[in-house]
Amino acid sequence: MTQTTDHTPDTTVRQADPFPVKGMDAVVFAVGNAKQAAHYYATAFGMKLVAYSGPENGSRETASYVLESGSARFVLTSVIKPSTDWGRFLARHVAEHGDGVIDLALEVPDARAAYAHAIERGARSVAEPYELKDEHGTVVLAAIATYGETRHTLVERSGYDGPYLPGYVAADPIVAPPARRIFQAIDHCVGNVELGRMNEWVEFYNRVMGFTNMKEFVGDDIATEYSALMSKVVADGTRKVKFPINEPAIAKKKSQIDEYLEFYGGPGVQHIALATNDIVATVRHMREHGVEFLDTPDSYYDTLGEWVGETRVPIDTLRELKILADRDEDGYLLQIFTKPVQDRPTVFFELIERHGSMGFGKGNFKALFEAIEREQAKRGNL
Ligand code: TYF
Ligand code: FE
Repeated sequence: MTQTTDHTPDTTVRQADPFPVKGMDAVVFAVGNAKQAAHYYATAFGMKLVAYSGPENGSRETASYVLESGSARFVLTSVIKPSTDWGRFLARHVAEHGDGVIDLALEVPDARAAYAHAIERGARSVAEPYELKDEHGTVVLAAIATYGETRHTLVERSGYDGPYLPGYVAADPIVAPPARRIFQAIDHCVGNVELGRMNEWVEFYNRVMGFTNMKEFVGDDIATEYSALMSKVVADGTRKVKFPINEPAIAKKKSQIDEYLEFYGGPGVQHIALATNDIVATVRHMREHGVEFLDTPDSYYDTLGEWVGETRVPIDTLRELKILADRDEDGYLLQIFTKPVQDRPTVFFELIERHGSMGFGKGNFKALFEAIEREQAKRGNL
C-alpha cells in the first residue's frame, strides 16, 4: 500500500467545545489555621510554598498560603478577623463544615465567555466576571456555584506571570522540599451529594460545562451488594478534569456518604486524587511524615497477582505499603487512600499512578469500601 499525505482540510462538522477548560487551576481550602495546614502540606505532602497573602502585604482579613507540587496547586485560607462578607463566609464555613474545600477552580481560556455560557445554561452566579491587576499582569475571574457551598472559580490567566494572583507575594519554602516532588498533578476531585441528587449534578455538569460521562460508575448492583453508594464520573472534553459524584445508597449498613454528609453538614468535596509517577516513593514519604492510610488485609495480596498481572511494582512492595492495584482493557493503575485528614470524617486524599487505565479502581471497590467501613465502625458511625 502506498502512503499518501492528505492535504484536504478536515470538513467534518465538529462542534467547538462550548466550555473549554485548560485544567484545574487550584483546590482552595478554608481551614481553621492556614499557617499550620501549610506546614502539613509542605512536610507530609512535599508541597512547595510559592505565594502568600496576609496582613504583612495588605490583606488584613485573611491569610492564604499557596502550595504547589508539579501542576497541582492548593490554596489554604483562614480568616484572621472577619470584617466583610467574605471573612464572615469563611468563618461560618469553617464553623459549619470544619476544614474543607470551598473552590475547585478551573483555568479557562476566556473567563467571561465561560461564565456567560454557564449562566445561560442555568448555573447560579457566585461572582460576576472581574479583573485583578498588578505589575505581573491581569487575571480575569468569575465564579459559579456547584454542590453544597462549593464553587467553581473560572480563572483566565492570559500571560499573568505572578506567583498566583494579584494580591499575593512570592514566598519562600516552609521546609526544604523533597529532592523529587512526590506528586505531579490533580487527577480527579470527588463530590458527595445527598441521596437521590447524583443524577441532577451529573446533568448540571453535562448542561452547564458540556462535560461528558465516563464509562466508570458504581451502579445499583455494586451499591446494594457492598458499597452503600452510587457514583458517576463527568469529565471535560480533554479528560484532564474529572469529577466523580457520589450519593449514598440504602444498604445494610450506614453509608460512608451519609457519614460524610452528617459530619460535613451537607454536600461537599470528599476526596482529591493526586497523580504520581512513583507511588512507592510517595507513600513512603507520606508514611514517614505521619500520614495515615487505609489498611488492606493480606488476603487481598494473596490473590492479586492472579488477576492483575505484571505491574511496575512487585506485589510484595504493594503488600508492604497497602497499595491497591486494578487492571482494565486499557492498562492498570495503582492507588491508595489516606484516612480523613482532619478530625471530622470528611475530606481525604487518594494517590494514583496510572499505566494506561483511565478508570478509578473498580476492581478495588469491594476492598476499599470494606476498609472504609472498618474505619466507620471504629468511629461508631456504622
Ligand atoms: O474516585 C473514585 O471513584 C475512586 C473510588 O467514596 C471511590 O477513588 C469512590 C467512592 C468513594 C471512595 C472512593
Ligand atoms: Fe478517586
